[in-house]
Amino acid sequence: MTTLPILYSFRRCPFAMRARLALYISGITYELREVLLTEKPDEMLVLSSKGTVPVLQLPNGRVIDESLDIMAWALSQNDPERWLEPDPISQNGLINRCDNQFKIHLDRYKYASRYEDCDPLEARDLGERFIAQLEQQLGTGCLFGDGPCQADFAIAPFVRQFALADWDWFFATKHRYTQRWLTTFTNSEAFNAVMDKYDPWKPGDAPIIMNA
Ligand SMILES: N[C@@H](CCC(=O)N[C@@H](CS)C(=O)NCC(=O)O)C(=O)O
Repeated sequence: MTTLPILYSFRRCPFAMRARLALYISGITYELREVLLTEKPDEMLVLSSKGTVPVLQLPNGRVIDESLDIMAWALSQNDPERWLEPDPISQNGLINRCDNQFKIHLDRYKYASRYEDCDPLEARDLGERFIAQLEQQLGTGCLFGDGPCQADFAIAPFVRQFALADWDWFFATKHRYTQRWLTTFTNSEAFNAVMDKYDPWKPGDAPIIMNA
């Protein structure tokens, strides 16, 4: 039994970022355990054998090992910025397109050498189709209106990775609204609050308490 929720996380993982963002915005106090993907702690693997981050262990023993489920749990506790207000079916539809389609092209673009016969520029073109969809929605400032919601914070970490692969190219495209949206995200208090660097956790370390 723990007294606070414990999050196993990897700083640069976009799935873990969205979980940390939701925990931050909901104001939930939790213990952060930074993980190396090459050296996952047994304590995490015992909770979730699939070996992906993020993993959240609740004080009642429940384990949540999918990033969207962690977001949903955090926002069900407290949703002060009304991230859940825009239509959930539309939000989830766009997030699923990000996770199930865009992420595949993003990986093939960014890590082309890991795949056989992979043309990174072809992958970039395919990924850009998703950016074009975002661009159509971002005329209002955010994906579902003029204020950010769950979809903005769930998707922006992946668009950031896409842009980071070639920042100059991304900011030279015609996707002006998406560029502005990404810049707003990377400058946001929430994003910067969840990107501090920590050493990988090991048993016996003093706990790192977030949102204390
Ligand atoms: N569907 C999972 C995906 C999580 C995921 O794939 N995380 C990556 C890091 S970005 C991971 O842990 N990969 C395992 C590894 O690289 O060993 C979620 O949404 O939480």
